[in-house]
Amino acid sequence: MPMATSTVNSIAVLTGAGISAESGVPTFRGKDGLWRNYRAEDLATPGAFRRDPRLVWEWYDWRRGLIGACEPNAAHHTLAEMESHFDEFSLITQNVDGLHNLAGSRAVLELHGNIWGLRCTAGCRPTWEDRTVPLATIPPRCPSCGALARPDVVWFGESLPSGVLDAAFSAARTCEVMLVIGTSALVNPAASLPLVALQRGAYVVEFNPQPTPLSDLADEIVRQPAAEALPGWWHAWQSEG
Ligand code: BV8
Ligand code: ZN
Repeated sequence: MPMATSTVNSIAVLTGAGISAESGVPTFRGKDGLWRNYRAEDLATPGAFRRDPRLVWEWYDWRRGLIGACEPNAAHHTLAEMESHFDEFSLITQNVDGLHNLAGSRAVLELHGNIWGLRCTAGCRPTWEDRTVPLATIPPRCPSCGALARPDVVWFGESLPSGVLDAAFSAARTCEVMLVIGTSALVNPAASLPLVALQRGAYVVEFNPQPTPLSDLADEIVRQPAAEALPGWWHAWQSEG
């Protein structure tokens, strides 16, 4: 357990696909992560979209259908509850499923965007949300200029939104405790956030049923599914005062 909650001002949380697994959202690299024999790294790229926007949109439409039927789980709700217990609470997520917002977390730093957002590929207008499942037309087009629309997510080889990324690194540098929940810690720059926190002397806890490249460096490891373990872990930490 970290130092007493009453002495912690700043805490950061980094989540990955694993925190949504118990809500029924498939992870990327898990056994159910593969889709029609493609890998996320082959579909979530600008090249794949240029070559076959319909296939990429079919993948997103399939995921939107899945995610649309999923509810936040006890881990998402616990993080939403924890927020008001600390002066500085930063929730940084690699997920695009929006389940943290649905659970009531505020000011979520979405490093990789949001699967419900669409962007005009001609850049004629700001991002818009469209939650219809399935999409009316595939691939969807910009309602203003008719150009192809793309999902408002960060693909491999694309830079992350600078404001969000700066805020995430600032949280990693200043937090006294970082919880790393449900990530394989393979995708950068997100995977470097716990390393920055460790370098600054933060107490880092990994919640993951499997070992990851972070496991040997973390101060504490909870080798259980997040929705099962996080509520009890949080209440045990709180009861220490
Ligand atoms: C960038 C959005 C600068 C889309 C995603 C070569 C060429 C080009 C780039 C690179 C390269 N080599 C390296 C790079 C950088 C690359 C990268 O890191 N690649 C990796 C694969 C090696 N990164 C990028 O390209 C990033 N941009 O670097 O910009 C740049 C610019 C130009 C050129 C070079 C660099 C952009 C990365 C963002 C990509 N977009 N998603 C979409 O979602 O459709 S990433 C995708 O992976 C998801 O966001 C996902 O969140 C993320 C990370 O995966 P995880 O969340 O960790 O999920 P995963 O399935 O892997 O693991 C789940 C874990 O949960 C497991 O450990 C499992 O054990 C655990 N688990 C399971 N059940 C539970 C559980 N845990 C708890 N409870 C449970 N119940
Ligand atoms: Zn447009």
